[in-house]
Amino acid sequence: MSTSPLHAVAHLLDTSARICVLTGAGVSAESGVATFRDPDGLWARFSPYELASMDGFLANPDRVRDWYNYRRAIINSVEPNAGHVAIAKLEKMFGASFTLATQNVDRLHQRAGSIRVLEVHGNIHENRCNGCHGVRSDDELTCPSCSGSMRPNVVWFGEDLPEDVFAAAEEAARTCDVMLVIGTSADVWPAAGLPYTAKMAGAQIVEINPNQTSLTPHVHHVLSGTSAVILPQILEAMT
Ligand code: BV8
Repeated sequence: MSTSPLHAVAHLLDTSARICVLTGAGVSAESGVATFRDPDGLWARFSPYELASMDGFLANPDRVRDWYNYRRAIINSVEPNAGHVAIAKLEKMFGASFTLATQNVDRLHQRAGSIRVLEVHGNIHENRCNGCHGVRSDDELTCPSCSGSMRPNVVWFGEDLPEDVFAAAEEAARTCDVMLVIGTSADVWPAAGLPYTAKMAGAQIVEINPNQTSLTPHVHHVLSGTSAVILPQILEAMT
């Protein structure tokens, strides 16, 4: 009897020791949070360089702050979906041998129960000082410590990723047996390089996405569908 691609992935997880998961905006789509590059995504309506770059912020800080507050309100009004919950369950099953690296800044993984989350692009619920890099959870516009201007604590285009966080994600990619790449267009570097790092180190790469991406030709297993549907099915098929 031939095994379905989904059952083959479930078997892969059953027989693997170290699991790494990389998520993108697609994991939050079924919660009602817009992705970036889908036809109805944020970049179809807003300019990434005006709203997700330092130049854009310096040119019009109020416009950028308003956009992030608009996104914060949406994120605070939604709930994690079954895909987030399934990923949190995988962490409980694999314990310290499980690593979740996310490009998402919405913290829906944490709200679904994920404990150790490597946020390679930051956290939308905090602000960071442009001067002293101090992080605050309130909505102060000026840093009380150094009077620098506060901006969302996310990684913008042209900005380095948090070094220790990305180093941990790279280490997990180098040492895992399987990497699940879920809900990402795999177009934004250097996070998009993590699946290639894992593959070069000998891991099996699984892509879970309703669409093809630039990564699709390079993976070992493709599960075409949405994460809130597919991930619970994988857990159901695991022994
Ligand atoms: C940097 C702000 C060093 C946070 C974002 C080569 C090497 C290094 C850098 C570069 C390089 N080439 C170009 C660069 C520069 C740039 C880059 O990669 N540009 C791209 C566009 C070509 N990278 C950077 O600038 C990075 N910094 O490299 O620093 C440096 C320093 C100085 C000068 C040069 C380099 C910083 C990147 C972070 C940018 N920040 N946003 C925020 O506001 O949220 S971008 C944005 O893209 C988000 O961060 C997001 O996390 C990220 C990735 O997007 P995805 O999560 O994949 O979402 P997307 O919409 O694209 O795709 C969704 C997918 O889900 C789709 O495939 C869809 O089919 C699927 N889907 C939809 N529904 C579902 C689903 N899947 C499952 N279930 C569903 N229901």
